[in-house]
Amino acid sequence: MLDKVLIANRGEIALRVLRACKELDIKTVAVHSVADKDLMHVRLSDESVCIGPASPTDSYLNIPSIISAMEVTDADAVHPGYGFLAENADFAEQVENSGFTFIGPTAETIRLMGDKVSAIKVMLAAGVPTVPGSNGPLDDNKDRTLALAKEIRYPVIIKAAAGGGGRGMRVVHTEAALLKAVYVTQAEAKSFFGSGVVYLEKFLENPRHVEIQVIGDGQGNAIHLGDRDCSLQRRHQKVLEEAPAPGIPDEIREQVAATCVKACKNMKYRGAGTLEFLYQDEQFFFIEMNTRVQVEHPVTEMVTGVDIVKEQLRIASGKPLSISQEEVVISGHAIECRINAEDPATFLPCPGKVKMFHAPGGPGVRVDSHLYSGYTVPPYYDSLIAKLITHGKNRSQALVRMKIALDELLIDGIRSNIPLHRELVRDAEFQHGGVNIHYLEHKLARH
Ligand code: MV4
Repeated sequence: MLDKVLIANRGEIALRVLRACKELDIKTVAVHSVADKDLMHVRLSDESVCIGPASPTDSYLNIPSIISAMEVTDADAVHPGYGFLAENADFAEQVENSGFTFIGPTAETIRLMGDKVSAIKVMLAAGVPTVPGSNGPLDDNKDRTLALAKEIRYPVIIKAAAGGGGRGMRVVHTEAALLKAVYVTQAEAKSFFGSGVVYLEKFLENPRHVEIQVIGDGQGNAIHLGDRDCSLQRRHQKVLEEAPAPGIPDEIREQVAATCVKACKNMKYRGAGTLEFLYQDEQFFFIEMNTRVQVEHPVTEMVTGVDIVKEQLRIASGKPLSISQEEVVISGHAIECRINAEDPATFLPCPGKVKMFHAPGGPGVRVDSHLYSGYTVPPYYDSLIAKLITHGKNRSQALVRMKIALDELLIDGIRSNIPLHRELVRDAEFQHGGVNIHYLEHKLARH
């Protein structure tokens, strides 16, 4: 097993990784910015190193600083969490070239999946269903582009191969607008990402966002841990997630999950990963793969009993997966509310001092948060301050527990989106289950 892990992240995920390391008897190094010296995981880690000023570019994104901290503390491995350097192939490569272990896939896999066009090709080869489209870069053959769009029918969407997560996309409704949109998206992609490669897909108008959690041992074995529905989002920021995705016929979810496992086995995938799909008219369409642990991983942990972060650490130690596919059983339902330090009306970040923090409890309640009474939320980073997760024997029990837990949760001193969550769990259409990716924004617009 790894002896010492450096946690290259902050906030709730740094604490989550620290807890998993402690369970496995792995020593921990916290790295933090000047603004983050009072973070909970910094207090609880075996060692800590200040790696730079508050600005993320100078600290959590500063590769030489992080590798130096690994050298100074004699760490074996680095856990990148999510965000920051988690999907930076150059970081993974430099970590490994310096003789350390990157807790995640190889740099080559991160690069392959980071290029959305090559990711689609890998998935097609494994039989994963993808969105009808170019299945490759658009070239400068205008007639071919026009013919392809005509064949798959409008609306279509042009996406940057180096984009993802909602950046570098353009929807096109008519043939007259196609070529200009391709040109503009190429130019934008070139300036945002350094690559002007774009591809084309059928634009799905009312899909749900459903994703499948996978883990691979890097030797060709892989399993899936079922699906999650992440359709409740605002401006590409997820707000509430649940597992399993409600109302999907079991044959359909099992069949697509099996193709995901096939893809992971084919590429000898190492570590935790997520295949993102759009789900519409009882069909799954792959869009992208994330090669990191995700914010919403706890809902999967609650319904499978698998500790995904401990699996990541075991795999990085060269151990096989601790469970087989047959041993993975989805039991009950879990919901996660992302609690952000933001103004309930404007959604603008609201950093500041937490006068009082009280976490809810009881059966089936989990809180992943670095907050404590007296902690000051700094203004420099993401506004996620807590994840409230409930589990129940079915969706309605998970929902009832979430209502109760939201009423117990107390964060005094700063504004948060707790009121939004209290309203959401009482929303009739959400309660029914299976709302699409536009539901939350439409609901907010009606207010
Ligand atoms: C799409 C789509 C409709 N059709 N692709 C947005 C983020 C990026 N991951 C992909 N996205 C989309 N791709 C096709 N072919 C609609 C979206 C989309 C979306 C997807 C998931 C969750 C929320 C979304 C909000 C707006 C658009």
